[in-house]
Amino acid sequence: MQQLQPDDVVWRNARLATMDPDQTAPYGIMEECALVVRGQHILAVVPEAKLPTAHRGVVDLEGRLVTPGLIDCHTHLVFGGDRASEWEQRLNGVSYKTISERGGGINATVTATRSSTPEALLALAQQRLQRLMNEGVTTIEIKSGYGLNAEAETKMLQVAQRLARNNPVEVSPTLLAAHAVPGEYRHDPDAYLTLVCEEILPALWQEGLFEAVDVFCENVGFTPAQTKRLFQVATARGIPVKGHVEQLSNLGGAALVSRFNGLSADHIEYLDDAGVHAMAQHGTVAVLLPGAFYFLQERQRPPVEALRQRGVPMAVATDYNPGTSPFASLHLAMNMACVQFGLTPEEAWAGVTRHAARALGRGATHGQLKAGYVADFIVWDAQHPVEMVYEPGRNPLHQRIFRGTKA
Ligand code: DI6
Ligand code: FE
Repeated sequence: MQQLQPDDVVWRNARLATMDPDQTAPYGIMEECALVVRGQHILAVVPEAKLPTAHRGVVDLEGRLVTPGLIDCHTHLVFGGDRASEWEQRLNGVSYKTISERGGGINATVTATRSSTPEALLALAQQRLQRLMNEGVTTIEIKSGYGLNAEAETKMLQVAQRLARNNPVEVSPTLLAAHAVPGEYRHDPDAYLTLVCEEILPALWQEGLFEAVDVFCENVGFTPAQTKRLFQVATARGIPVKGHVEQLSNLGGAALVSRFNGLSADHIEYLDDAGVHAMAQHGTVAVLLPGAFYFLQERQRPPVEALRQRGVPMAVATDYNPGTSPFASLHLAMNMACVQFGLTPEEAWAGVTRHAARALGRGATHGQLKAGYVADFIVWDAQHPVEMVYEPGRNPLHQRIFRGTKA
């Protein structure tokens, strides 16, 4: 290890679940170790026995567990209104069609989002973000997609930008203007896609409001041909793509994302072997969203065993949104991924750290406790990482460190 400098901080006496795949123990666990932090980065992971004896900046963690900060790589955190009463109506026997005709469903959220002030959207999103941060989330992806016009999509992404400014969390903003066809384009979805490709995407990219482009490729969303057109426009500008694919049916969306070297294919309950193969070939991450699976009472599970065998990295995220996954808890998502999809707790942890980082194009800097990585980490009043997965809601979080700083 290099010589310590006066401002370096040594977080000592810890059990580190490094999530570093180069470590052989499960979870990359290293016992009786210290994290040495210089500025915003991890300088070294050092065994207690090798620590320099005299150094000013030492924090004794008293044997606690330390993990990388959690990464929620798929959320729709910014939106107006809520859909609780719509959900209640559904459970009281009112059909989806009737609810839709009454202006419910995704369009209800679009209407509420369009008519909200940025301040109102910010206040709601801040509360949601707080709940995720309380669980140890240090990086979060936030999608647009409830504006569906230039003005409201801009408003949503500016709110995401303000969240990033007001909080220690790192935000990865995504343009999801192709989330649904807005009412005013109901009879001409291609014209809406043209608007997205030729106006919304270029203008918002110019303003630096997002870092990736997403699409809902589905019978109730956009066709593979429309998805391809959007991806061509994005990748021509060097913008990474990802997709909501194979959620309700198999349209080959995951293979399409992969062919564009996309970051991730998300949902993928209906993914087939060809899709798994394409993802493996292109290194596209599989983002599993068990909250939506649970809330929609889906039956078709994502092909976890095939993904595992092909070595496709699996991430786990909340998909926090008012329609299909109103759960602002990544611990719960980890639990659901194990119970419903058969992930091991260690896979669930990789899914909210190392693999989630990769799904956000941050695999070389985030999601592991390792020299050179960003010093985002959580100190837990827990012995073992399985505890947070086993018992969501207990939340033994002790301390959060964002880029080397307590917050
Ligand atoms: N898939 C979903 O399940 C959500 N969006 C998507 O692309 C639905 C979002 C909503 O109903 O508000
Ligand atoms: Fe989603």
